[in-house]
Amino acid sequence: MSEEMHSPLSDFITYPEAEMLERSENYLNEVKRRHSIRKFSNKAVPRAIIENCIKAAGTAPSGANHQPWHFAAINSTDIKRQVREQAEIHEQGFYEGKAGEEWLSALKPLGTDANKPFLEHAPWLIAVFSQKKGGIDEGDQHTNYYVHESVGLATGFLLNALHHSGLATLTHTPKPMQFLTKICQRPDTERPFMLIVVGYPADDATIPHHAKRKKALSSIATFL
Ligand code: IYR
Repeated sequence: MSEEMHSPLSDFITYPEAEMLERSENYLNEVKRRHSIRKFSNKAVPRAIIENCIKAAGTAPSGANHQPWHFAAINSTDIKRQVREQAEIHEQGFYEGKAGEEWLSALKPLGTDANKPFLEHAPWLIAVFSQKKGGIDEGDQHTNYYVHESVGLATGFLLNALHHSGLATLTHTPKPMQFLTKICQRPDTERPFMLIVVGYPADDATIPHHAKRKKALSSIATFL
């Protein structure tokens, strides 16, 4: 590893410990207010905010820094209508049997069903795609590594960036999701990873009690 391939870390900020504690508490309190919602208002959201959030997602770490993701940001009424139409067709099959009894009973406390009006009401849908092949330069066809891990991280960054900007989200995974490739005009080599619904909550938006039950630190962490 030659030195000319690196540059000094110049933008790391060191805070006093008391300030770090306060920052970590503030951050925790901010992310605690992030909830998936399923009723969106149709109030418009400026594209520049969405662009910044996607840029933030693009800073996520990835295997060999290949950044194996693509974000299709949909604002078009016509395309949102197509997404809703297709998603509802597939979701009907899911809820009417394909999901199986165990999965359906796990979803009961969320109160979800095959109707997805939010796919048309929300101002933006962001379809996240993963790329098995690519690389860092446009047109590269190298193998990508840790694709799911990388795209999962970028999607997490995206959700928190949107929340931090003052927007509500829903992670939606219509099953199967392949229809998004065609609607979003993406190549067959990409796989739809997740659909993020973005906007403001409707006045009557709710959070299921079930979604508020977060595991305690003692059950999600061990300190060795
Ligand atoms: N894709 C369906 C079902 C669904 C599945 C899981 I796992 C959820 O956490 C929520 C919903 C739907 O969106 O309704």
